[in-house]
Order: sequence, then structure tokens, then C-alpha cells
Amino acid sequence: MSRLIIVSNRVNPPNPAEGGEGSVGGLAMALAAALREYSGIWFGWSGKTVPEFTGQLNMQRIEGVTVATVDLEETDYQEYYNGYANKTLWPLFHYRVDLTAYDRSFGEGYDRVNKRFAETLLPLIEPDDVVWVHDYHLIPLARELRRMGVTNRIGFFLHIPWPAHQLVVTLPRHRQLVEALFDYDLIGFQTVESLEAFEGYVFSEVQGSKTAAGELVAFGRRARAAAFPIGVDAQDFAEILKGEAAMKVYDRMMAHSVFRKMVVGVDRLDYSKGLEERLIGFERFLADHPDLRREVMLLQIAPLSRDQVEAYQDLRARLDGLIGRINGAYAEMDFTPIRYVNRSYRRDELAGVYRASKAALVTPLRDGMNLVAKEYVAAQDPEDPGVLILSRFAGAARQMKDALIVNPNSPEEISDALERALSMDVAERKRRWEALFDNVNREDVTAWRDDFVAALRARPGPGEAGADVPKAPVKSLDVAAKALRAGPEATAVRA
Ligand code: GDG
Repeated sequence: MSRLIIVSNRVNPPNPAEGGEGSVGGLAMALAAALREYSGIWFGWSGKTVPEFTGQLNMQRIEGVTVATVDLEETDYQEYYNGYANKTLWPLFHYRVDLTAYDRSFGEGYDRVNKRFAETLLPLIEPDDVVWVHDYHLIPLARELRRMGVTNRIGFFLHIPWPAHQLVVTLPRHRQLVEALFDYDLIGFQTVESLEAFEGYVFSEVQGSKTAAGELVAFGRRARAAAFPIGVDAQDFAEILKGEAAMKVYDRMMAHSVFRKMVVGVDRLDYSKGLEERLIGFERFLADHPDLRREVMLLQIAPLSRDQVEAYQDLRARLDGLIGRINGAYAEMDFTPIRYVNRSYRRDELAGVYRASKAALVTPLRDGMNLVAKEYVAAQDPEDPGVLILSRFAGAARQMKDALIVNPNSPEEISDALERALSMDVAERKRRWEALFDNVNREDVTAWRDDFVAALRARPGPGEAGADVPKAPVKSLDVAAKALRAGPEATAVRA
């Protein structure tokens, strides 16, 4: 079986000492699960910056996964990561045109870093390898690799939504960005909505078409595009719940909420997650139901994210004010309605919190998928499950129809859903949960990974009928690639 090379902006192998998680973020969890299964390499940015880019490749073996990382320059970090990725593409793809920065230097930094990644990765690629590139940071990576002669199968998966055509065209270099996607053999989206939005652009903006076999044709190239909804490792969640840390947290949270029902929210502190709207909905609930005020408590876990970007600093300040206001208005001497935590917890501790919560509020304004919704379901007690309240704008809402689906922009809908969730009888809770769990368990992270990799491997290879990329074998396997094959001890190889 050919090797799999996974490329993502950050490389975060799971660390057992941290409850099995290297970092906060759905992408890291999903990729760690994928790499446990296939032999291959995980390549990306080390997270460190150096005064001048050297292309020095650092290789390590962590928990059975070969990891290859490269440092970036400070300017790269500002223009590519903080800039084009997080101030341009992230807000735009989450429908926040008001927060989108159209700065030419960001686009240049984005292209430069993708070229640097390609140059550093090139020596590691063997002729049979299959390359799987992740997320919006790395859209032009295949273009750069193709320019360097790489003919391997390369797939791309977008973890965030692909927005409507009208939004994409606000991007000064939209055509270039979409054209770069056609250097992939397979383009994966989270949902059919994202897929259709992408196709809509291709058909109406660049007069592309679809073949009878379902391939998209544009820019003189062919690519397959499809939806692959990402999942969680539901079995693993059940396992970690049996562990000591999870049980301890569960017991502690249950003891804390003896006379109250705990509602939980877990989100990176990001404007796409609808945190302000959620709190305003909770405030409405407190105002509408004076009789239930003392019976409910909201625990919001919101680890800081991208805190060098102004929009995130502003959001944090607004949340501090909002929570202060709500708690000030509704707290009693012995009771606070909202408990708000800006730190992250171990994954097993989170599992304990999910299980102790009678309801979860997962109310993003836009979300590619949302793994918290699925984790919450995976962590419930089948005999006494909690209720999931889910935004219709999360990709997950397509699969999780038995959740209480709300419009996160409506405080009334959030308030009503909370009232309904907290008064729901156990028979209805079980019925809804069983349907949700069935889906979470079936369409899990393994199914996602296997479906994507199988679809990528099924694409025509170099020289095969239907391939449209000029084929030329990658000849030079230099020192770095040899060192990699030599084993895990190989470190700090110069690419
Ligand atoms: C992107 C897309 C898509 C959160 N707090 C803690 C913690 N987390 C973990 C959760 C979950 C992950 O982070 C968050 O995943 P989401 O899917 O909710 O959101 P994004 O980070 O925005 O992920 C998203 C995803 O990629 C995958 O494709 O679903 O739409 O935006 O796993 O549990 N983990 C720990 N402590 C915390 O405090 N350990």
C-alpha cells in the first residue's frame, strides 16, 4: 500500500500526557486519528519563527507517527498565518466580509509560504505516495508541487465552509485561488452545501462544466469534488470516559450541580462560534423563566485562540463585558448563572464535563462541521442522555437532525430550546440520542478518512487514462527522504 503524506499548517501529534491531545482544534484530533492508521508522514509548520527562512526540516517520531516540520520567518507568520489565512480567508469563508482584510502583502506572503512548504516537502515525496493537504492555509500547495514536477495523486480537504459565489468574488484573487484547487485530483468539502457553492462558482464564474462521470472541468483541468463530512472517534470517547480523569471531573461536576442542571458550551474563542449570540439567548432564557433561574447554570469553556488578531481581542473584551453584565443582573449571593473559563482542558476531562451536562449549546453562526456537537453525543449516558441544541448553520446540522435545531441569531429560539431541553422527558431524550449516536458512531472519523483516501486512490494515476497532469516521475530522493526511510532517529535534516 502506498504511503500517505498528510500536510497541514500545524502538526500536532497527540500527547498521552495531555489526555491524548496535542492541541485544541478539531483538525488536530482528526489527523492524529488518521495517522495512527496509515504509515506515512505528517508535514507542516513547527509553530516557531526564525529570523530567516532556512528550509531546515526537523523530523521526529512521535507516538508512531513520523512528523516533519519546518520553521517560518516572522514575516511569513504575519502575512501568511495571521494575514491571509486568518484575516482574509477565515472571516470571508465564515461570511464575515466586515472583518475581511484585503491586503496585497497578505496574498504575497500566502503564495511565498506555500512555495516554501512545497520546496521543503518535495524531497520527502516518493513516486507512489499519496498526498493529502488540509485546509484553507494551503490551497496553492498542489500548484507549487505540480510546478516542481510532482505527478502524485494529491487531495485537498477544506475543513471550513466554502461560501456562496457572491462572497468568493469579493476576494481580489478569487480566480487564482479556485484555479489552484484544480491542481488537486480530489477536492473534499464538509457538506453538500459547500460542494454546491463551489460548483456554482465554477459553473457561473469560469464557465466550467461537469462530465457524465461527475468530474469538474475548468481551467483546462479536471478534478473530482465531493462532500466528506468529518466525524469523531466515538469509540475512543466511550473508552476515555472510563478513565480516572474523566470520572473525577464527572463526579466533581455532578456534585457542583446537585440542585441545578448544567448546560455546557465548548468552543475556541472565535467569532464564528456565535458566543455572544448564545449568551444573549441564555440571558433571554433567564429573563423569560424566573422560576427556572436557580435551576440552571451555563458552563462556557472558551480557550483563547489567535489572540494576536485584533478581531479576536475585541471579541474577548466584548464577552468579558457581556458575561459581567448577565451575571451582575441575575446572580444571587450563593449562585452565578454563567461560569466562564478561558483555558483548555484535557480531552478526557472534557468528556467528563460533557457527560455531566444536561444540555449542550452548540450555536455557531457558521461552521464547517463542528466536532463538539458530535463529541457531546458520543459522551452521553445511554440511559439518561443530555440534549443537544445545535445551530442550523453548523455543517453537523445536516447529519444531526434529531438535535434541537436553532437559528443562533434568535435569542427567542435559543431560550425556547433551552426550556424544551431541560424539561424533556427521558423517553424523548433517549429516542433523540439513539438516532444521533447511531450517526456519530457510523459516520465517524475512520469512515471519513477511509472514504477520502479511497476516493483519492481511485483517481487516475500518472500516465493512466483520464489523468490530465503532465506526468514525470519524481526523480531525486535526496538526503532527507533517505534519512526518513532510515528510521525515526533521523532528525534535523536539511532539505
Ligand atoms: C475546524 C472547523 C470542523 C475545544 N476546547 C478544548 C478542546 N477543544 C476541541 C474540541 C473539538 C475541537 O477542539 C474543536 O473542533 P470544532 O469542530 O468544534 O471547531 P474548529 O476548531 O473551529 O475546527 C470545524 C473542524 O475543523 C474539523 O474539520 O468541524 O467546523 O472550524 O475536538 O473538543 N479540546 C481540549 N480542551 C479544550 O479546552 N482538549
